[in-house]
Amino acid sequence: MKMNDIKFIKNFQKMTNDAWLKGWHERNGGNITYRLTKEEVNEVKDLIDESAEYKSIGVKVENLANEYFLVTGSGKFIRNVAIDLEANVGIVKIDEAGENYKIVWGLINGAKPTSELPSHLMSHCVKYDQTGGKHRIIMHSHATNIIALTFVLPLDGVVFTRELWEMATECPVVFPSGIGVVPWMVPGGAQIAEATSELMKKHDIVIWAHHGVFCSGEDLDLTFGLMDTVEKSAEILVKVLSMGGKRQTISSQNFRDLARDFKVSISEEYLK
Ligand code: 2HA
Ligand code: ZN
Repeated sequence: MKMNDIKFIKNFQKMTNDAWLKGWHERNGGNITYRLTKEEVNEVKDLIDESAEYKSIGVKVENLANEYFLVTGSGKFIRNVAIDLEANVGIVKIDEAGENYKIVWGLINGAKPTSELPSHLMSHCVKYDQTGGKHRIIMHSHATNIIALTFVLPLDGVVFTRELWEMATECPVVFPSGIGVVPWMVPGGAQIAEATSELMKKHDIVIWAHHGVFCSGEDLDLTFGLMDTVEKSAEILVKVLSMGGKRQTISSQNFRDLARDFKVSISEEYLK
């Protein structure tokens, strides 16, 4: 069995190609990480090489000790993942202390994991505890319309949540826990990772002002679907604002009725 024939790898390649076609990943923009299941680790065990040296992650993720992640590469283009796997992605293992990683497969020719590894792993760390290990994906995209809105709306998660919920009836059902917003920060380090993971305690979607967005989810389809839903909603809002703004919309009571019938719990903080 070759790596390219394994199901979760094929799914990952499809997802990265779909995300490229959506226009969310110009050049080397965006990055995706996936925590392998025990079965998947078993599936790849004859293909990996554990002899590499550990390197510092830059943040501590104790609860992810000994976990394996499929990660996109630093400076690599998401559009190339589907055509050249080992040059553009790799599998990394986290050490016993949750402080270091080593490349056990892929990322050939000296390539490194995504520059946003600290934000990804700290978000995985929060979601691992919060969902009892159900969430496995963190996806960071440069979704055009979400970024555009960060120049116009106040950088307030309550405002973003309410505005984007109003743009499509299914939004409160797809992201009932709302959206967090990180103000502009230098990407790639421990500070933005800390800010992002703090908001991940409450939300599955965290926007980085004037940069992009992070989504967390259980599997590739659900995480891609979440990104697609929130970005589509942002696209509708951009169109509505371009047409002079809302003339009518969904009311707070409409949202309460929707939440009751769809059996989702949504916070009153968004329904003022
Ligand atoms: O270039 O998206 O945030 C990769 C990135 C950095
Ligand atoms: Zn980015």
